[in-house]
Amino acid sequence: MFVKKRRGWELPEQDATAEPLFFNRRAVMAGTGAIAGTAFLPGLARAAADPTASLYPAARNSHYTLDRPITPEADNTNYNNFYEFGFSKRVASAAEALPTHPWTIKVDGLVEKPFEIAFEDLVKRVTLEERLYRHRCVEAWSMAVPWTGFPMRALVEMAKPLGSAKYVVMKTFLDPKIAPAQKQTWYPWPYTEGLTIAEATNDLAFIVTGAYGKPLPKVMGAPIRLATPWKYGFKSIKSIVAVSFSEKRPVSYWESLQSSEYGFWANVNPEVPHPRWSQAREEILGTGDYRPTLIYNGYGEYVADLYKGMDGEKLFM
Ligand SMILES: Nc1nc2c(c(=O)[nH]1)N[C@H]1C(S)=C(S)[C@@H](COP(=O)(O)O)O[C@H]1N2
Ligand SMILES: [Mo]
Repeated sequence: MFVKKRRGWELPEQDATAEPLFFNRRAVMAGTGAIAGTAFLPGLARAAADPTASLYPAARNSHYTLDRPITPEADNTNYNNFYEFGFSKRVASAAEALPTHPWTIKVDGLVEKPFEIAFEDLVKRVTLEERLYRHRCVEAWSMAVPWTGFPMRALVEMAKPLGSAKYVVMKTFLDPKIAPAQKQTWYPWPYTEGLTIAEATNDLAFIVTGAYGKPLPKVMGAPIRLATPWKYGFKSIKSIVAVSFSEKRPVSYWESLQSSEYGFWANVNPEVPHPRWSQAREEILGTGDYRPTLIYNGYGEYVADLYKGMDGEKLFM
């Protein structure tokens, strides 16, 4: 997700598919030093008991199956994109600074009646379930995660959008005192993402509150994030504080940084390369193995119909 132009010495031309991986390796090397410096991850040690912990593990919904092993939790939480806490993949200890209880979510825009709801109250109004989903980052790596959460449709129904609403717009918290990268004011903070209402109410769209049978680790976007597994990972916004309904298509964080590379739809398609690398295959996180990438990340049976007749749209970037 680096928007700077690649310099000639950084990567041999013939290896262009590996560009994001190249950047990532460099970031991991830098991050390793930082972790060693903090020694015992004091934030983890001091973490207060999570008031929603008793809701886990939730029953698995056996409808959603994987074609590959679950990514081990340690591989997942040591390789993350959470740019609010820095541009390396080693942000787990930095993310521990995020206070996630109490946490309030504001619901507004084109709804019958705007409201705010405490995260703890929200999870009590839904039934949590576990789903095994693949996740395909636009940087050409992927993982398989046991998420816990509830269908996004339940949140949309709670919000009671007006007939004029066409999009759901979500925002991440904004607090530069907690998230150091948010001091960089030339970035379009807070992180913003959006879906059409049809996408948000599709069976697959999942609001995530936990993973690996526990409340969500902070680095994965606690206490509440999105999972849209047929889209590139940047659509799956973390640590959501606002859900707004709008007539106007929102411009997301990455789209406003580099619209030629990151669009609104961002549906996975191996045949449409990113302007700087191929999307034909993906590195399976933690294994060093590669697999061919699938159209809609393998979820076409659920979502392909959403895009019928949208020929003028850039559906795959
Ligand atoms: N607020 C916020 N949400 C975010 C991001 C981010 O930097 N900030 N990164 C996105 C990207 S690019 C990916 S691949 C996934 C990564 O989720 P993970 O760290 O749980 O693997 O989160 C997405 N959601
Ligand atoms: Mo990503």
